[in-house]
Amino acid sequence: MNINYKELLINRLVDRTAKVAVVGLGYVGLPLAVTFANAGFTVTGIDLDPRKIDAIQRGESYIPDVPAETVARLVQTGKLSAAADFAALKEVDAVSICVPTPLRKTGDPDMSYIISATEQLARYVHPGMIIVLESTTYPGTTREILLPRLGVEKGLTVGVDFFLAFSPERVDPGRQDFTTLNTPKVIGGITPACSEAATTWYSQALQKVVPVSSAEAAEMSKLLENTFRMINIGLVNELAIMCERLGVDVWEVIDAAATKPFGFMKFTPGPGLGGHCIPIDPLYLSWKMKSFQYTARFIELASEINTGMPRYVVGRVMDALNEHGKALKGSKCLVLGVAYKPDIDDIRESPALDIIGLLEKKGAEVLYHDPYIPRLRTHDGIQMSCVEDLMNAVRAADCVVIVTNHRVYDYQAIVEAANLIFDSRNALGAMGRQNPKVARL
Ligand code: SAJ
Repeated sequence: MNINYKELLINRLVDRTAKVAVVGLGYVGLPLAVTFANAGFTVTGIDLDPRKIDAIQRGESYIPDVPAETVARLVQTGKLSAAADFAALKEVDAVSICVPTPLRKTGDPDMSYIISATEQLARYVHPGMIIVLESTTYPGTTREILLPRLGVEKGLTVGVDFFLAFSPERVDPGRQDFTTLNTPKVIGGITPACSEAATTWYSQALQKVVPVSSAEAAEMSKLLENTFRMINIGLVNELAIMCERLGVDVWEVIDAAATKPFGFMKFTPGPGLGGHCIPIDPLYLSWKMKSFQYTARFIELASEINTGMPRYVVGRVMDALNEHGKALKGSKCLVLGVAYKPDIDDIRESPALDIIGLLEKKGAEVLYHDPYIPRLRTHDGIQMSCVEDLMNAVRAADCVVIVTNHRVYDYQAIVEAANLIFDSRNALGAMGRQNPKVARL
């Protein structure tokens, strides 16, 4: 008797008897696990980090977007549990994979986390199971990396016995307005049956699911989202360089252009591109295109401009000190804000690390302050601690370099106390215009 595993799975997803697992409990996986559990599924979170497992089992949360009381409630009611061992997948019917996809030092994608999770999962694939990859990656990953490792040994056919799809994560840590629950979710399957099963699953828990025709379309849509940002940031960074040559205020130009009510989206120049998404995801696409003998010129050019911004900022600091009769060499520079973007505590890929290294290489004595980052390790492996007395450090600095414009700073007090400021974020606004002791990007 032929069992229709798609129907069997869909029925179990709709009546919540399907057991769910989320592999990788970071800023994407834990909110997703909680969202599925809140929708009535019994969810097992799997992660290699025992501290995450212990925290969840204790009803605690290590992700600011996930309240501890939510974790505690779901654990107490048996809706959420956590395990370090993939054997927990034995009874599971629906698995989301949310593991990291970093770049290697060579700039090539590091697929080791995806491959390792897939190979572990392959031991537990059974008829009527669905697997959805969420990790940002190059188009073709789901079909080329996951599919050959899943179901083959057990003679299972994708789209008939088990189901496989891709659904890009769209989590912006710290955001309150858009959450895992209410952010539209793109989903594309290896086969139409895979798309149908994955769409049914996610529709049980998320407010809006956007099915597309294939896993590749879903993979590519995510890369478009983040490449769009990276290229437009590169555009305004180059605009800042051009405006400086022209003697035009780039911030005024962008604000003026942003008054256009249609056909324009505001981006602002800065000291470079940080974070674990925007500077990295587009390089997955340009890397993949090399295997098609195609050069993704926009991505490469924007990446070149963005990665050149730290050096450009240091050059501008040198010019500003020079205007005040000082050499960068031997001067005291205070870097203000080192997180990769304002009001968060994440320093991954932050351009501040490049700027600190470049200032030091040119002989400056560098200190930093950031209320969210108590300590940091520079690219040269040097451990630095946040200065204790901010205003004292501002007064003592030959140049204050505003790299990340956290809202908590009292910029008026900083302008009054500083000898010289280079503002790479227009943090000072009007206070920075026509001010002899302020230079701006
Ligand atoms: N940046 C600029 N100028 C801009 C915008 C950003 O220099 O106009 C810099 C930031 O300072 C930062 C980097 O670019 O160093 C990335 O900033 P981001 O605002 O893109 O923030 P991210 O990296 O946290 O991007 C996330 C992304 N979310 C996901 O990938 C799921 C992105 O898709 C979101 O659009 C973005 O948050 C957001 O809108 O906040």
